[in-house]
Parts: sequence; C-alpha cells; structure tokens
Amino acid sequence: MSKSLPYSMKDVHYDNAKFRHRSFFKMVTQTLLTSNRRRECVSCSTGKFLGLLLIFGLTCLMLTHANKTHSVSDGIAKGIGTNEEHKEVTDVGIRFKKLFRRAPRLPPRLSPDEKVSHGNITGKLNELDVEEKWKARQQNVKDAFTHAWSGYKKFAMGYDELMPESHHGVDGLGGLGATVVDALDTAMIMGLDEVVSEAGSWIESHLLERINHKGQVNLFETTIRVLGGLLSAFHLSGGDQGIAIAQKGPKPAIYLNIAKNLADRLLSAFTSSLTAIPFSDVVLRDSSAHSAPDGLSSTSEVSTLQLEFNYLSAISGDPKYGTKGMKVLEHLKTLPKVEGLVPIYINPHSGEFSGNNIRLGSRGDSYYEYLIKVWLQLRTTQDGNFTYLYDMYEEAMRGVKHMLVQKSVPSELVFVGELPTGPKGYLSPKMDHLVCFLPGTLALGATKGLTKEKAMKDNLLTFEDLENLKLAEDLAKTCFEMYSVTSTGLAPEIAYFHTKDYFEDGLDGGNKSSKYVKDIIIKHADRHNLLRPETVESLFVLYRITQDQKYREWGWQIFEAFEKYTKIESGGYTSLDDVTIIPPPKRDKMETFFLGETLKYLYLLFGDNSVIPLDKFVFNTEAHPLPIPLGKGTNMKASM
Ligand code: DMJ
Repeated sequence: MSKSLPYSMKDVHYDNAKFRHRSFFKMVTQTLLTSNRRRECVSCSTGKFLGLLLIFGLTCLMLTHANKTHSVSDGIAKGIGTNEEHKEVTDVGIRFKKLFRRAPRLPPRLSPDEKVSHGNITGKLNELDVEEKWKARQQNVKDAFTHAWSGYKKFAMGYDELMPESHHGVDGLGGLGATVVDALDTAMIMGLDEVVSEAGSWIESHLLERINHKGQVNLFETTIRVLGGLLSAFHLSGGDQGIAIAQKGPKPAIYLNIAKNLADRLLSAFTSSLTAIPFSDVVLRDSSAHSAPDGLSSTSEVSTLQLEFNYLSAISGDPKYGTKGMKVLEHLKTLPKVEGLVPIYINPHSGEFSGNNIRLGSRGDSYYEYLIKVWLQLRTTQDGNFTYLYDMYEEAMRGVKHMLVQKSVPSELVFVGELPTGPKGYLSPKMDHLVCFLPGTLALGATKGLTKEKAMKDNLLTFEDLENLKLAEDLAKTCFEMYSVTSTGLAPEIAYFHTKDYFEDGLDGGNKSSKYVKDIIIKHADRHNLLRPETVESLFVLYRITQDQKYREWGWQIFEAFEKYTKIESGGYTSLDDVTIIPPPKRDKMETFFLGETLKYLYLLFGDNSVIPLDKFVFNTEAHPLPIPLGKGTNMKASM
C-alpha cells in the first residue's frame, strides 16, 4: 500500500493565469483584500519581487560589463592609458541617464486597415496549413471507418461482431446486431449518409424482432451499446428537437420506440431483485432476469446505466427508467467506502459490496466515470438534489490520489495501481488499459466541459480542479507511453510499472528507443490489444479542454499504428494477440467499440471543436453522445 502521498499538491505546477496576468499593484491590493488567497498571492508577489531584483541585477551587470569592454577595447585601439576606474563610473552613470531619457524606438506604425492586410500573413498561412493537415487526417479516420464498416457489411451484417480474417460474423453480445447500433451515430457524426441508411434500415426492419425473440443478454453491455446507440441516434437524427445531423435513415421516433421496448425488458433486472441493485443478466424474450452464476454483479455495471435511463425518461416522458437507475446510485451513496473507493463486486441479493478488491480497471472503471457524468447530466434539473454525486466523485478522486497513484522507476511515469486485497494490503503496480478513461474523466470533472482557458477566465477552477487537471495530463502521457513503448506502437491490455518494490526483467514492450522501456513491464498474458478506445477518448477530451496540439499528435501516432498493424485488406480491422512482436499475431475479431468509440473519438479529436461540444453533450461510456441539460418531463427522483 502506498504510505506517503505519492501525488499531492506539491507535484502540481500552479499555473493559474489568474495570477500570472495580474499587475504587481493589483496583486498587493488583492492580497490585502482577499484573505483566503493570501498564501498564493504572497508566494506570487515574492516571486515577482525576486524576479524584479534579478532583472535589476542583470541590467547593472550588463551595463557594467558592456562599459568595461567598450573602454578596454577603446583603450587598446587608441593605445591611450586612461583612468579606467573613473571612466567606468562616469560611463555607467551616462548609460543609466540615457536609458531613462531615450524614447524607445518604435516599429513603423500601420493603420488598422493596413494591419489587417499586411497582418500576420505567415502566421495565417501556417494556421491554414495546420487546419488542412488535421482535415486530411480526419478524412483518413473517416476512410478507416468506411473500411471497417465495409468488412462488417460484407461478411457479418446483422451479427454482433465481425471476424475479419475468417470472414464470419459472431454473436458475442446476445445477437442484437451490436455493431450496427454501436456504429450508427459515428456514421451520423461523420456525415456518411450511405452507412446511416444501411444501418438505419437494418435497425428499422430487424431490431425489434430480435429484441422480442433473443435470449440472454448482459444488462450493462446492452444498455451502453444498444440502448445508448439508439438514444444517441434519436437525438442526432432530430428527435427531441435535436441537431438533425443525420438526414438519412428512419425517423427519430423509430429509434425511440425500439429503445423503449428494449428498456422495458431490461427493467426486469431491477424488478426481479429484492434490493436496489439489479441482476446482471436479462432474458429478453420473456423479460426475466437473473444474477450471474456467482450471484454477484460488477460495481461498474450497476452504476453505468443511469445516463441512458435518465435520458430515455426525459424523451419518453415516462419517469420509470430514470427512477430505477437513480435508485442504484442513491443506494451506493449509503454503503461504506474506503476514501470514496469501492470494491469491484456487489451482491444484488444483500445490496452490499462483496470482497475487498479495489481498482479503476475492469469492473470498477465506469462507476467513477458515471458519478461525475450523471451529475453533469442532472445538475440543472429542478427535480431533486444531485450534489451527492459530485461529492462522491470528489471524495473518490481524493482517494485515488492518496491510495492508488504512484510514479514509476526510473523515469517517473504517473500511474494508477490496484489494491487487490483491500486498503490494508499492498499496492499492485498493475494498470489496465481500461484505466485510461480516467484522464478524460478527471479533465471533464475539473472544467465541466469548458476549455481550461474559459474556466480560468471565469474564475471557475478550484485548486483541486487544477490538481485533477494536472493528474489528468500526467496520466494521459502514461497512457500514450503504453503505446509507444511497444514494437507495434499499440498498447497492451494490461501494463505493470517498475517501482522500488517491483521489477521483472525481460518483459519490456520491445521498443528499445523508448525512454520508458524500463518503466513499463508487459507480461506475456497481457500483450493483446482489442482496439480499445480509452486512451484516444482521453486525448480527445484533453485536447478539447487544454487545446494542446500534442494530444492530437499522439492520437495520430496511435491511429497510424492501428492502420499499419490491424487493418485487414478485405475489410475490417482486427484485435491483436501480441503488440510486442512484429508482425503481431492477429486475433480475428473486430470489437463493436472500434466503430462506436475508437474511430469516433479520433475523428472528433482531429476535427472542429464545435462538433458535439463537451459542455452541451455527455458521452455515455460507449461514446454515444446524449444532450445536456435534459429537457422538460424529466423526473429523476429515486423514490416513487
Ligand atoms: C466499452 O464497452 C466501454 O467503454 C466500457 O466502459 C469499457 N469497455 C469497452 C471499451 O474498452
């Protein structure tokens, strides 16, 4: 277990522009007026004072030095012996006088009109070049999506997933054509009308029938991929007075009706349970539900349904969906936690957490993601008080920083470890790729979807927000390095980090030129890559929030690696068995989230900031954007 605070305030570079741009005079007056900011202002004014002192000293030195050189060289040139000491003092005096007397030399003045035309021509051209570059790269992502869809359409239309090498389809998610629904809103956002038509008409003609006849599905997977996909398609096709991005495909009401039918069946997972915690599995055809064989549900699964159910309640006018979903979160609020952190299993029969295993990877991840996202979705609704969600999120993030965050050896990558035996046990330096959702979530939680610049200008960021944003940036770097440390440039499913307590030799990612080759350890069983989205998701959110181009460049490098090693000639992309070997052995499976999430986030990362803005939409955990705030008719009360 981590003893000291491995990631604390002292690690944060406090670069709040609020303080950087204030004049010294303002700083002093505000220090006197604002007592709770005294500490920062005092340290800032001390810094400014020292800075001024330094500049003054340097100016004196420069003048003295310049004068010496001048007088000595003059002396040599003229061969004249002079009273050097006297001359030096006089010269310094003269120079100081000149410094204060001389008017500064100004550049030739231009009229405002001339300024515009003369203006920063090179700067503008460069900006245009840069924009062209990202447009072209965005087109590459669109082409990749078209290629992925063409393989799926050719060999697996109507199946859940494509096996791109063997040219088959496979139903790994219960047989609802999950790729079709997961991909649809990406096609809408990309403006791929033909794909929207194909996917839309498949949904219109087949999905309801499938829902009525299919057997067992997982509540969480079906909610985030299928229900989430339908709801987002509803909005993007103009339902809910949405933005009508998509002109093709069925009318929005079709998506809404299917969504309601599906959700009515999924509700049996809640109604069959005697506690607020739903069972993990639903049998669609008879609307029955049961728990998993071990009787347990995953904590992340029961807490990652609410964005979808709340939105469905808002657009259908029927509160029952949101009500059931919110009961889970209200119940979780009452359970004991470890600094806001929760075990990864929960028992739907008792309503209690099960075991001590704490992690932000599989089965834990989106519990933390939905705390902040559901709060963002509901915070302006009149119907209830949802600050408990924000409080739970804040406490959990403090817990993450205190209990789970450490730095690797020797190059100090910041990572999030696990507590497999609970808070009193050891900290395992293991980080799933799934944890790479966290940088995006932390950044979103800090600025609430605004750009950092805007949030700072409006004085909206607390010290904790800035600390979380800094952690987000550090973790995003680690996630990116998990890619660049391997031979293929693609991340493994799981990485371990070299610490003072843990190291294993001979298990590096294969890219010997990476600075972090000794920091990141990749075990043989963890070397696969499933085309997962979490890192590019976080790069997208961080780019939108910080406007730092490096996140786009990192995203581009990852995209190029996907192109090079996972693209299948005949159509589609494949998961890999080992990212440390070239050529990497293939796994013959294209996961639905490659189209639903990975390519969507890359496309948005390279595109215009105004498309699906983060303060107007919240992405469900499968990257389906839902509008915020919710419209009227919303009833999110947990008790009915
Ligand atoms: C997706 O289904 C979702 O992002 C989920 O929250 C985690 N796993 C996959 C993607 O990796």
